Amino acid sequence: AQANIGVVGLAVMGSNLARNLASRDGNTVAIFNRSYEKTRGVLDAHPEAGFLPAETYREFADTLAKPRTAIIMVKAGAGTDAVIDELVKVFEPGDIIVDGGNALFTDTIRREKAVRETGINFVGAGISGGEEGALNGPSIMPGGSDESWVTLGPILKSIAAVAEGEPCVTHVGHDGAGHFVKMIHNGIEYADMQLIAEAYDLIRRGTGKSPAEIADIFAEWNRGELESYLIEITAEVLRQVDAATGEPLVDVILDQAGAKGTGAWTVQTALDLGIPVSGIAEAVFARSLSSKPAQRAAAATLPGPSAAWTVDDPDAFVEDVRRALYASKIVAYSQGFDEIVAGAAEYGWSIQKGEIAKIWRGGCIIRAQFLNRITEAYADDPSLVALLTAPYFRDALAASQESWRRVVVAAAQAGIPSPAFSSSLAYYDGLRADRLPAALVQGQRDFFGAHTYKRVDRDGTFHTQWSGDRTEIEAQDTH
Ligand code: NBP
Repeated sequence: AQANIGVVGLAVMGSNLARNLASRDGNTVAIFNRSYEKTRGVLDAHPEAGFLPAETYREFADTLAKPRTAIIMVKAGAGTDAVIDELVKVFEPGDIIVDGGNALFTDTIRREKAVRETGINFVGAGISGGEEGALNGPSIMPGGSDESWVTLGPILKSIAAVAEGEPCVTHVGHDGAGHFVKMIHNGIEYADMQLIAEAYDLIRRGTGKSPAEIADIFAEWNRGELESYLIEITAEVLRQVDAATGEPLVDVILDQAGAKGTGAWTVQTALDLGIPVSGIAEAVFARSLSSKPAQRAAAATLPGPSAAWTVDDPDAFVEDVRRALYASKIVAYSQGFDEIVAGAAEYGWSIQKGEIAKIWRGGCIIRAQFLNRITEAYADDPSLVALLTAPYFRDALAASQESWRRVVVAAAQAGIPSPAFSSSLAYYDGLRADRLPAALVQGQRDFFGAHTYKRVDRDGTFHTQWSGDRTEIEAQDTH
């Protein structure tokens, strides 16, 4: 046994991760793939890596020093279960199986429980950053036991991205905590992308600027508080010209957005937890709406605003959009962290929120300057109930909210869909409202279902006898 770490699954993610591991001092990497041709291919293409190949799971286990540590990078779902079943047969108590795929966190909870019965450690680790991240340094979100972190921590730290001198990996929490946090990362990513897309659309349709001119605006924004990977690549995409037609590439790409499902998981889980992640949900729904060509074609004849929309002062409008984007982005992150807090409470994880913001600063798709502000907010006040109320974000929202309103009004009047901008503003106004019409909803619920209500002026639970003389009685609390 000579390898301190192994990788199972040598498609693009696994082979890149194996190469990353092999390039760091102190690591010797065993590799295994279900079909051996892939293993041979990786071996031949990267002699510098010093990989130790295995043809069978047994040989793979024999190649690994104890405690054996292996990272699975195969197709999430049945593929992962199949590999776990095989590894459990050849590994021993104390060994560590890591699933680095995009597993649903509830699957990870189930697998961790089953594998733990054998005495083997199981760690679900979210790995973000795509192919490039896997090769050069991803952001890694491992769950699992404290015991496995002792062995795994140094290995993962050796390959993670580095942000401001710190590796972008931390022990997130037990069992499914890592995959849960990775799921939230992806949900925030959906919101961030949709918000940027809405900003582009409003500027283009409001000012008539070309994609290349808007690319310059995004490049400029990337030097300020919006600095992030997604803003940076947006400028690159907008600047790209299609070789075949000479048109901006963005104009020849079919406007139907795909999804692999992790955004939907974030929203489904939020619904179960009762957490309003409206910005993330609108981003998921915006992709669904875009991918309904028959409905879109049928609806194309529905009327829009009668008056043409013109922006009087393009520079002022662009600045308004920038502020609306920043404010909406704060809402998306605040909602995402709310879901982390709720998930941690539901599943019994102790998650350091400031550490999560830190490990997202490098390697992953939502990496951004802004994440430092989140870490600071939780460091200043660990019991912060909503990120958007932290002093820094409160000030940022105060400076942005008038712009945000102008942009949402303009979009509505112009008939330009801006679901993420407008739902984020509605969330902001809902949360800060002194009184909400939820009072009326409670009245309606009491009317048709005797669901009862509380009063603002005294304790107790009440019901109005709607079908009788409409007097109020004290009632059992039935919600
Ligand atoms: P794929 O998701 O395309 O999976 C291909 C790999 O799974 C191959 O090695 C294949 O072996 C193996 N595999 C399958 Br399929 N069924 C198997 C089974 N029953 N037993 C053993 N091996 C099996 O690979 P990927 O795109 O590299 O992604 C790997 C993981 O990383 C996924 O969970 C993905 O969601 C996650 N991820 C991907 C990205 C990305 O940017 N692509 C980013 C972040 C996370 P074979 O060669 O024998 O068919």
